[in-house]
Amino acid sequence: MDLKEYLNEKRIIVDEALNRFLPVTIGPAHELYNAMRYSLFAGGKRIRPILCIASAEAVGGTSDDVMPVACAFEMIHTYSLIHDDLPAMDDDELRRGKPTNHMVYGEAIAILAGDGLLTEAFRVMASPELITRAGAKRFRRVLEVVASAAGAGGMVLGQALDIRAEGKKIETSHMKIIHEHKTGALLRASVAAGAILGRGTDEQIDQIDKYGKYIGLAFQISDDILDIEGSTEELGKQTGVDAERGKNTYPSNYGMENAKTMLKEITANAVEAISGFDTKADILRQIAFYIMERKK
Ligand code: GRG
Repeated sequence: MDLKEYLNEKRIIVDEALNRFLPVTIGPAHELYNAMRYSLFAGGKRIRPILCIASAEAVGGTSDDVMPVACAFEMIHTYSLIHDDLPAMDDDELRRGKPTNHMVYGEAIAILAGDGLLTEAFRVMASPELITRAGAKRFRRVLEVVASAAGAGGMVLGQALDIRAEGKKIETSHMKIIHEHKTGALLRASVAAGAILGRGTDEQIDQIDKYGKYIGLAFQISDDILDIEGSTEELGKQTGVDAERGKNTYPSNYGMENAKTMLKEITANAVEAISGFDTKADILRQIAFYIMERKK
C-alpha cells in the first residue's frame, strides 16, 4: 500500500477513536474538555498511534488489538506539547498552526488540560476489551512500557535534562541521552507496545524496539534540521527557536552536513533492525524514510 494512503486511512480511524474516547462535554467540565480537545484535534500527524498500529500489523496483529493504547500515546504526546509550550518551559505561541493552549485558555487551564490528557490516557488504556484481547500478561507489560516511556525515567526526564542544558555547551553523549528520553522514548514505546499487543514473539519485539530506538533518534535529528531549514507555515510552529534558546542540537553540535549524514545512517540502521521481517513490515520501513524526508 502507498504510504500516503496508509497514513490518511489510519489518521482517520485514530481521529474517530480519539473522538469516542474524549467526547465533547457539556456542563461544568465543558471548558476543561474543550481545552483538552483543542490541542488534541489541532491537526497533529498522529505518527505515534500510526506507528503503534503499523508495528502490530508487522507481527500479524490488527489496529483493533492496539487502538486504546495507540490513542493513549497521542494523548500523552499532546499533553507534553501543551506543557512544553508553557511560559515556564519553551514559552511558545504557535503549535500545530494554531495559538498554543495557554494563549487560548490561560496558563492554569493549559496545565490542567495537559494533566487531564495524561491521566485520561491511562483510563482509556484500562479498556475491558483491550485487557481481554491482550491477556493480563501482555497488558501489564504494555502499561509498564507506556508509563516508563512517558514518566520520570523517560520523556519527563528528557525534558528536565533539556531545560537544564539550555545555554550550556554539553557533551554530545549527554545530548544523545536528552534526545533519547525527550523525543525517542515515546516513539520507541509506540512501536514496542504495538509489537507486544500484536502478539509478536520476544525476538520480534526486540527487533521492533531496536527499530524504535533508531527512528526516535532520527525524528529528533530531522526536527533539529527542520527548525533551521523548515518553514513556520509548513511546520505550524515557530522555527529558528533552538539557536535563540541556546539548545544543543545535532546541527549545532555536529554541523548541518554531518547531521544530515547521521540522519541517513540512523534511518538505514532502523530499516536494518527489521530486515528479518516479511512484507507486513513494509509500512514500518517506509515510515523510517518518511521521518528522514519529512518537511513537517
Ligand atoms: C513537558 C514532560 C514534557 C515533555 C515535553 C514533546 C516534548 C517533551 C517537547 C517538544 C519539543 C520538541 C519540539 C521535540 C522534538 C520532537 C517532537 C516531539 C516534535 C513534535 O512532534 P510531532 O512532529 O508533532 O509528532 P505533531 O504536532 O505532528 O503531533
